[in-house]
Amino acid sequence: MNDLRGGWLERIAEAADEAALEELRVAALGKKGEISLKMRELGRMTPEERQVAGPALNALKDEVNSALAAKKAALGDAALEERLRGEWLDVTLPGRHRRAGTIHPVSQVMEEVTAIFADMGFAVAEGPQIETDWYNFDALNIPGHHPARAEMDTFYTHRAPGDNRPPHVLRTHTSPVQIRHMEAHGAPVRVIAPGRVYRADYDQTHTPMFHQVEGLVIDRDISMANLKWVLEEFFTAYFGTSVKTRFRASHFPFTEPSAEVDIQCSWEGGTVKVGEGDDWLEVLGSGMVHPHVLRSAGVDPDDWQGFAFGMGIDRIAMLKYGIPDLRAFFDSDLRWLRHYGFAALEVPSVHGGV
Ligand code: 2U9
Repeated sequence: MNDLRGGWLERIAEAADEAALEELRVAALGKKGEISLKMRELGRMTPEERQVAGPALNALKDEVNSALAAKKAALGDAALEERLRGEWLDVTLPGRHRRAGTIHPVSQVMEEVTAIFADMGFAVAEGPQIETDWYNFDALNIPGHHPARAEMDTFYTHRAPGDNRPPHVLRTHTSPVQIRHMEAHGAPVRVIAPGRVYRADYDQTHTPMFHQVEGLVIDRDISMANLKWVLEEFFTAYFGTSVKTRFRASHFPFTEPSAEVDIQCSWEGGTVKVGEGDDWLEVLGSGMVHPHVLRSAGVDPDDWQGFAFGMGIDRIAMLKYGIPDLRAFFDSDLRWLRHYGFAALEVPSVHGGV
């Protein structure tokens, strides 16, 4: 009996894993296990023999069961230890840096410009980017034969074969928005029309898509003096310093008289600074709205008059943030923008790179 006991306890102590332990349990205590067979032999013993062997076998069975349970628990603990060692985690490691995204500088400038004009009582008008010939050209006093049409290098859409109506155009300015606004609401008017416009042009100062903000004020006695005040107020607010303006006579089909407006600047060390110096920089076009244009939009030029202006958002963004190449705004290569302080434009990296 002692050999039996020692043998089983030793094998249990040496079991390498739970599977080996289970094999031992079956071999000792299973139906045909060694200890079970021995217990079955009790029936063939004399009562005296059974009185000695019975309790001894029962005690052995209990002891082997306890040893199996203890070994099973020990193997479980060891397995857990092993797993914890393998999955070790350094909770003191610094977190992975992620840059927050921000809005694009052009959108940012659009918002700034809109907020400044909103302070002066302008509402914001919007309209389609794909326009009819009428709204983009004719209503703005640019008839089919007018040279300004060719100058605008417009993108045209295709018509189906046999459809002879004029093709739609990608709007070349946001002026059609204001024609639509006057048609819908009549005079008086005080709106700006910011948005995307398109021209077939691509070089250091032109991209095929760019952004404009135009302004329109129509009332009974609006004059160029009002235009001058509004623009100077705008530039001072936008550049954060008082900015002198210079009006030069010009020509646009949709305004008469027309003026190009320059702002005061200095050129030092190849960079332009606005609001100081003796140089001038052209930033926008403007004028008194042509009577033909008012009439096209259903506003009677005998009762109403007003001014309009238009400027490139990308251009005034470049001036404020000192960006020399317009293409920097639209290139997929963001190094330029990072260089000009728009670091947060980077797409947050899924690899956690910095
Ligand atoms: C209506 C009537 C007149 C808007 C105007 C300009 C002059 C102008 C350019 C500036 C730089 C376009 O982005 S740019 O290339 N714009 O010179 N725009 S007057 O005149 C209007 C607008 C709407 C109904």
